[in-house]
Amino acid sequence: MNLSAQLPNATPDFDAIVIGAGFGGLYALRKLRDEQGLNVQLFDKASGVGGTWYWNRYPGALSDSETQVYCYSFDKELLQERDFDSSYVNQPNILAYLNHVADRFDLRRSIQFNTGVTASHFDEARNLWVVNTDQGSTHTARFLVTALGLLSTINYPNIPGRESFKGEMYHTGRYPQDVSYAGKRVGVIGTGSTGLQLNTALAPQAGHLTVFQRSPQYSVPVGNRPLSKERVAEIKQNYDQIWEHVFSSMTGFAFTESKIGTFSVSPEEREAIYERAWQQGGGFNYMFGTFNDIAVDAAANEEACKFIRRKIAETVKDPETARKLTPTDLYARRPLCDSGYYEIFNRSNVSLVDCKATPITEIKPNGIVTADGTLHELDMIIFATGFDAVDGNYKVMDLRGRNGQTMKDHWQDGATGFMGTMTAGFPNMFMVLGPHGPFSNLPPAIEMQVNMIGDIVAKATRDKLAAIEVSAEAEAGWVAHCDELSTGSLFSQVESWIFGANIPGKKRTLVFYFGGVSQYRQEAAKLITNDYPGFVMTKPVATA
Ligand code: FAD
Ligand code: NA7
Repeated sequence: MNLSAQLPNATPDFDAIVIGAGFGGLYALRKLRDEQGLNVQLFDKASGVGGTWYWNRYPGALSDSETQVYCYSFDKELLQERDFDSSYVNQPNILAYLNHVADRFDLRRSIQFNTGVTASHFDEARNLWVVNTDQGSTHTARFLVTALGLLSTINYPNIPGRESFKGEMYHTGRYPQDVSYAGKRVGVIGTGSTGLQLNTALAPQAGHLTVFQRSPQYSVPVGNRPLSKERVAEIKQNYDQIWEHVFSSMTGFAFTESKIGTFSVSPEEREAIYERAWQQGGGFNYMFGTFNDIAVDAAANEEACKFIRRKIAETVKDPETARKLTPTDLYARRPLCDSGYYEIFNRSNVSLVDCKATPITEIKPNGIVTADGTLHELDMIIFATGFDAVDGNYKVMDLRGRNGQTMKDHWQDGATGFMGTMTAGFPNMFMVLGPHGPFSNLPPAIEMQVNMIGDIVAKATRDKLAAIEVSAEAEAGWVAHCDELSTGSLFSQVESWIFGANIPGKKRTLVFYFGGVSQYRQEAAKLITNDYPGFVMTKPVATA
């Protein structure tokens, strides 16, 4: 379908350009090309599909959303075809799944890999997007879908001397294949979700592992276990109920969210509930499946913390190491889980450096120096230091909307978005997992957003609109609503990537919607039913 016939002064190469071949971009391609019959081109700088799961190939990489809900729900046959045999799915299997999706829907013929989009400018005279790539090509499209990833722009801390290191050096978010660790002295900087997974997997493989920890973490077992064929068959039979549960929930996971308060039960019962969750596994399950007030009530939060602190003390044999590993602050970052993290510190080939007490001051050709003057000699350094989350990739690209305004300028006071999918002044542009979208298990959030994008594009096509965009007022209203929802949350009191606090100089702002998956779904439905209140729609200039 060529939309140029309907659009005077415009002859786009494509109806839509999608950037990114992760969960978001692949589904956007499927929706716009196959369901709406549009002419769509997707670009990704990677050499294959997968997004997060293409880049993050570090040992131990695992989704901590349960297998049955870390996938698409949109196609019943796809759900039945998927092969899985464990309660959580690791990186190679997620990558294989997304490759299967690409083949299954013949998506590759519309994807150009190894192609980074360097600039995207909105041409106001012609109401189309002009997209430049690092391959020297220029393309035009009526719609632009940016599925750039929210944990995708890697973050290197500003440690002097990094370039001088003579050994092997990697970042988990750009991890090569086939790294060998045997007999090597490996140093890992970072103990977030990634660092916990990586360190746990590396401990038995490395000659010596040195863990550089700045903030101690609350973590619970992930509880990854094999699933019998019968259990997999049962899951597949019950998918309608599973998705109904997910889309009616707050967090979008498979577990049942708690409806009771921490202090509504006796101390003994409380302990039993924590213990059950510890045995079941899952970080979100521990935080949201035990009691409904851990993320909002400091006293309730402290009870959940005490239980984890006791577990650390029981697990780690050396009291001084246990002390360093034990957090004392609020439990209000993304809830973590692991496959035996605290246990690795009982191994003789693992040591812990407390970077709160002795920060890293320098990297030298042969290792890492800490503030006490110690040189930790290393053959390999791995940065598990996270991402410039949510808006990182939007700042790397030269992205301009109306009046040539850059996204960097538009977001100079902090990134904003209407339901995570649009931002004012950038017409016909849609984001997947942009600012102010749900904080949840992400595939369901991605699907809701792509469905919404599909609805808006269909409306624009049906009504022959030259441009459709959210108004600044509607966007500000949504952002204010997100702020309101976050005021009671303890998450706002702790420094983490969720508020951009992990990047020096980045303005600390809330970039998530804490209203939950179910509420988000209702907001999206309301938007369509009410015919997009607060949207600005530009009709094409009538031809003579
Ligand atoms: P991504 O998968 O990040 O894909 C974005 C793509 O855009 C990338 O391939 C990138 O190369 C491409 N791109 C970006 N900019 C450009 C450009 N300018 N030109 C060309 N291409 C570009 N979520 C969960 O819900 N549960 C989990 O358990 C979970 N675990 C995670 C573990 C790790 C280690 C990480 C990093 C993330 C995890 N996430 C998890 C979040 C995860 O990112 C999402 O679940 C999901 O994979 C995001 O898909 P996406 O398509 O939106 O973005
Ligand atoms: P995170 O959660 O941002 O973790 C990054 C880690 O790196 C964290 O422990 C940081 O400590 C640490 N860090 C950063 N800079 C330094 C320096 N200079 N010295 C020591 N330690 C440092 O990233 P992840 O990749 O683990 O996880 C991000 C999300 O992706 C996660 O939620 C999953 O969904 C996947 P800090 O805590 O700031 O003290």
